[in-house]
Amino acid sequence: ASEGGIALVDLDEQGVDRAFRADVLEGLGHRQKAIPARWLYDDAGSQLFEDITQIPEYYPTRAEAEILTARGAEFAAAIGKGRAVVEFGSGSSVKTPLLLNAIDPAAYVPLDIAGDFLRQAADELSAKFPGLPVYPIEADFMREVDLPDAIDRLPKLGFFPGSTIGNMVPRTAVDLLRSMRATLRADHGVQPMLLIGMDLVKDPAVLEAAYDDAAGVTAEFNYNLARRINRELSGTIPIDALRHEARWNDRMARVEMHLVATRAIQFEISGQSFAMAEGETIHTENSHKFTRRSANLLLQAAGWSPRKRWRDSKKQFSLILAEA
Ligand code: AVI
Repeated sequence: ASEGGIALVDLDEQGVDRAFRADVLEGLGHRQKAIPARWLYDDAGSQLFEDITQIPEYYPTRAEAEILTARGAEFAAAIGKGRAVVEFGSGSSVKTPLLLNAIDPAAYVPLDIAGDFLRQAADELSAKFPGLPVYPIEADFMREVDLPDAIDRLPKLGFFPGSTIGNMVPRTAVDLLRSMRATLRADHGVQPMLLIGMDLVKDPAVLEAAYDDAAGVTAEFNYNLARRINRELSGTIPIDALRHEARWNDRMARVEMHLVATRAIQFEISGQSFAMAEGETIHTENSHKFTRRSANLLLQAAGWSPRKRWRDSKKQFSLILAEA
């Protein structure tokens, strides 16, 4: 189950409980204990992630915003005006205005699985861009999505910022990029484009600091998963016996988050017993980092041809424009 990483599925509340329990019980049964990263994002976890984007060590959000702000004219030239922008996993859509200002689109379609969040963000965006038709769609973007008829004839630009693609193992990432291509399809001969944020391989010290900040916000984000298990799955995990760790896995080119047992512990979850030896870990997230080549390969594996790449002034983060 951990292989899927952040992959989203469409679930009602009961389904969420069941899927959460199943993923946790299965993941803790493996030799390397692991829980899929998507369970980090309950309300508290989503708020903690918003906080992470503001901390000094976490550069990706600022770097990507810098590119979107500084390179507006280049985006407009490469993408052209009048496309329908389809944002995958729009969430609170904070980066969207920067892109929309630059490319003057004909419509905006935010896709997200969290309906309330989605509609609120869509309303805020409509207020900022009064003439722009906005069609929010509550959907799981891991699968092909039916776009509104109203944008049928418009050429599409997919927008997937934040390097969320990095939270997936390559196989899942390629599946997602393929289903994005299916969702966006060609319209009257105009190929869809995709603008995607991909974080870059860099000095491991910089990466590890970004995922283990001095204020301990990322640690809280990680502990929140254990708290959520205790709360929602009748768990007895002793949180005080866990330490947050961010490690650079060079072989896999990813930062991994782990919860490390600082002493031998035993606990129960939904009536099942588990034990961890001192130093044993639960693997809770992957955040893959890319080189120009590995980014291009991933896109090409899913049928996207990379056309242009932009980086921030410190060359920490990239936005890539690809064409189907
Ligand atoms: C959402 N995602 C792109 C973040 C990342 O950088 O991989 C999640 C995150 N985990 C710890 N800090 C941030």
